[in-house]
Amino acid sequence: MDIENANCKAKLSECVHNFDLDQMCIERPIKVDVQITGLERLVEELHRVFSKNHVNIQEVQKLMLSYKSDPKDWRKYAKYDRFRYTRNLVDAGNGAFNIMVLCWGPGHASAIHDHADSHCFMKLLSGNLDEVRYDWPENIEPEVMKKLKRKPTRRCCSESEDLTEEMRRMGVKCPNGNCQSNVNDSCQTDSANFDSCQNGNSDSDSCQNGGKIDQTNDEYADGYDVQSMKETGRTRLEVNDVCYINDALGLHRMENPSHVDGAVSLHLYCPPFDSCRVFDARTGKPTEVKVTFWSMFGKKIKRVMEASEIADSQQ
Ligand code: CSS
Ligand code: FE2
Repeated sequence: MDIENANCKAKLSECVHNFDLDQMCIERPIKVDVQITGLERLVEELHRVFSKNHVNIQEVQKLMLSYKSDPKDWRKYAKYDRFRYTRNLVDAGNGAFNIMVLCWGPGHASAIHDHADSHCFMKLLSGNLDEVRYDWPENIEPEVMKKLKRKPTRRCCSESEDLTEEMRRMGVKCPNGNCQSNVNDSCQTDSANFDSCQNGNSDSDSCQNGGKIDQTNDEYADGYDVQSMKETGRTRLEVNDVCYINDALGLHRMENPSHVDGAVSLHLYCPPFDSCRVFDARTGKPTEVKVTFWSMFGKKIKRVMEASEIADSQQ
């Protein structure tokens, strides 16, 4: 998305002019003077904003802040799975963006991931979520590093000291993270979503290493060093908080800190994406995964079970 030139249909790296990181910085308090009543109304307002040639990130954040979460608005999208967080499509945004409700069961977490060169806005509707930010791993492939180095590092909202008390009160959150450029690279692995544990056990403490917890060497055979993922910030999101990330700001993982309560979040991605990269928390090794929906417009998706799943269910 180019702030000046496109209605958010282009990926960040396709901007005619470099995306102006200053536009993303939240350096002034965002005033929310109007209230948006109902999720439907919020979606209408978002359509209006994204139909313009110039999309201002703060305007989107402001809109999302002006809606106060009411479970009766989003209950029909809130479909949980026992094992992993679910992605439930609310609106397809005329192909320019999409809006979805994510449901996080107790202890559910995502893997560390990028946002496929898209803009990600997120609002908490229920419960709590922890956002943990990371720098891009240092050992990312050479062609990706070249892209990252092409654009200058600039100050941005990652300097959380800039956030005033008023902003905190309003729920605009932005933890530390370096301003870097973005990547959109490929290698394919299939995954319904990209939770922190591929085997269905969602306990994030036991699943952060992509199944490599037995590894003791300092370096893996494929050249990815251990401990290459640097945590740069951690923010607890509360109901109605809004946050924003893109690949230039770094990577993150989301985690429901409660082992009792679920959490529900509203996400807007612009442009929509159907795959992104997840990173091994221990080595930084990236893997491309497909992202899919658990339900669309309130209706559960019928999923074709794979042979291994059928075998599992018959045991
Ligand atoms: N990006 C993740 C959720 S955390 S922003 C996803 O879309 O599944
Ligand atoms: Fe994310």
